[in-house]
Order: sequence, then C-alpha cells, then structure tokens
Amino acid sequence: MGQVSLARFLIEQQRAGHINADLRLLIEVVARACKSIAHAVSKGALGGVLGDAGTGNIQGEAQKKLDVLSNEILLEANEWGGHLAACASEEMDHCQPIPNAYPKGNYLLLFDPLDGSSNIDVNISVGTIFSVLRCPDGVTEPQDEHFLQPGSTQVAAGYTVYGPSTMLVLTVGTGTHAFTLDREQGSFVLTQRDMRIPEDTKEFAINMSNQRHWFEPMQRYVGELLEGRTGPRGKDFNMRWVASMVADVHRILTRGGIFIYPRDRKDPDKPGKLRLMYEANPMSFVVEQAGGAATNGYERILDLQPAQLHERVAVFLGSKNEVEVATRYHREAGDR
Ligand code: P6P
Repeated sequence: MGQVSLARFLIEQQRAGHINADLRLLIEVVARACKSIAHAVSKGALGGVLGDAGTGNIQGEAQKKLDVLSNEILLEANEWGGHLAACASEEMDHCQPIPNAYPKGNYLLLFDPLDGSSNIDVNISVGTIFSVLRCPDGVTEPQDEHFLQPGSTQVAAGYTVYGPSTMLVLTVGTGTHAFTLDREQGSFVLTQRDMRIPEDTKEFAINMSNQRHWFEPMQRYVGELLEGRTGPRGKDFNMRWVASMVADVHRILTRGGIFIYPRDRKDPDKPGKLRLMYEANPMSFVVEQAGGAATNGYERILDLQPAQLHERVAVFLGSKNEVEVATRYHREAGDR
C-alpha cells in the first residue's frame, strides 16, 4: 500500500466513525498552519524572525518574533477554518470567538503556538501544541469559562515538532500516530501508526538546576535515580533535558522515559510551571493513547478540573511504570 497522507488518514478515521467532517477539517487547518510555521522556523536568521518581539505574554514572559508570528498564523488559519467556535492561545489573555463559525462552531481550539521558543535563537527544536474540545451545546459566543473542561473531554490533541524533520503527532482517541512532513510534496505522511511508550525506562528528563527547591518526595525520588544500580532502584539511569517540552515528549514517545516538571519551593503557591490547558492536557492525551501515563504527582492530569484558562500544573509523564513510582513517592509524602 502506498504512502498514507494525513488527509487520507483522517478520512479513514471519519469513515470508521471516530471523527466527523468538521473535526477532520479543523485538524487539516491546524496541520496547514503548522506547515507555514515550519517554513518560517526553518528560515532561521534568513527569515528576519529571530529574536525578541519586544512584547510579553500573559505569563509575563518575553515573546519571540516567531511566537507572535506563529500565533497569527494559527489565528488566521482558523478564521476560515469554519468549524471553530473559538480558540485560545497561550499567547493571548482571553479566548477569541470566531465570528464566521456561528452557529456551526462545534469546537474550541487551544494552542501553544511555539512552545520552547527560548530555544529558537539557538537552533534547538521547538514545537506547536494543540488541543481540541467540544463547544458546549447552545453556546454561540464562547467565553473563557467554556474552555474549562477536564483533559479527558478532549476530542483531539497533538503537537508538531520543528526539528531535523518536521513531525506532527496526533491522537483523536484511537491511538497516537506520527506524520513526517514531505517538503517536496508539502504534505504530512504517516510514518508511525500506533506509537507505544515502553512501560519501563532508564532515562529521566528534569531541570536539575532546580534541585535545591524541590520538596522532599522529589529529593528522594531523583536521589534514588542518581544512585543508579548501587541504590534501591538497582539500575543506572541516563538524563536528558532539552527544555523544549515538545522535543522531550517526542523522545519519550519514541524510546520511553519520564518527563518531570514538579512544583517546588521557589513559589510554593504555584502548582507548577507548565500550563494545564496548552501543554499538560494535550501531551497527557497523546502519551496515554500511546500506553503511557501522566499525573501531577498525585492524580491523573486528564481528570483535573481546570479553574482558570492559564492555570499551571506539575507534570510527571511518560513510561507508565516509572510515572507510577514517582507518583507513589508524592502520594506517600502527602505534601499537597
Ligand atoms: P525550564 C518552555 O518554556 C517550557 O514551557 C517547556 O517547553 C519546557 O519543558 C520548560 O518550559 C522548560 O523550563 O525551567 O527548564 O526553562
């Protein structure tokens, strides 16, 4: 059988009854926007889009020119996506209703247009993360609160990693599948159907420079990883930290591992650094559909009820058995 394009894969999913035509169109629109972002990112310094934009996002973080450009590409793409009721971006303070969608608007789209963008100026992989929710029945002018649905209600999620190759990884609830951008044809081609994360691992991903700020369960858990075969875990571990969640998660989807961004004492009232709606929920859906697990150190991320559009959360995700070990340390400690 010849190559399966993303378009053909989505038609397969629609014929099987897993998605409808509106959701198929929405995913194709997002994929097309990611192709445009890939083109802009690949130009690097030649595109005149590196460096800071001189603006800040709602998190108070400096925006890169490519953050702003990627956000504009995704917003514009969904203006004529036609089946969106509204979209929300990590780069925008509030959600943005899509005027031409009423009353067809069936879906809410959330995205982090360029995650890990602090790496863009040093030519390290970055990515776009997206999440699709249903628009609640009868809502024709969605507001922020209509986006506040648990991650378990997502109907689609995924990311595009702009690396040595550009890859789009997608789930619509029927497994996690990887597509590689064929630049000659300008289309995403299915290169891995049904990705599976190994249940055990010898590789962890964390920013060790925060160690002195961790609560006791983290100190104990990571301390035992570092003891290697001489310690209670009985095996040596390797460490990787790209500081671009899309790149770290893609590695874990491909060969296993555990990604950790815990809450810590630096800001004890903040539950974590990563955004629940734009990073943790979509990545947790992708990881679980590949046989992995994702918790906030205590409970399943996809079960969390969001209270705010831009709320943050601690993240432990990846190889199922390792995530269970790390989560058990926190539950036993009980330090909520
Ligand atoms: P740190 C990027 O800013 C990001 O949101 C994720 O992509 C990444 O995993 C994390 O933050 C990196 O955080 O503190 O190591 O720079």
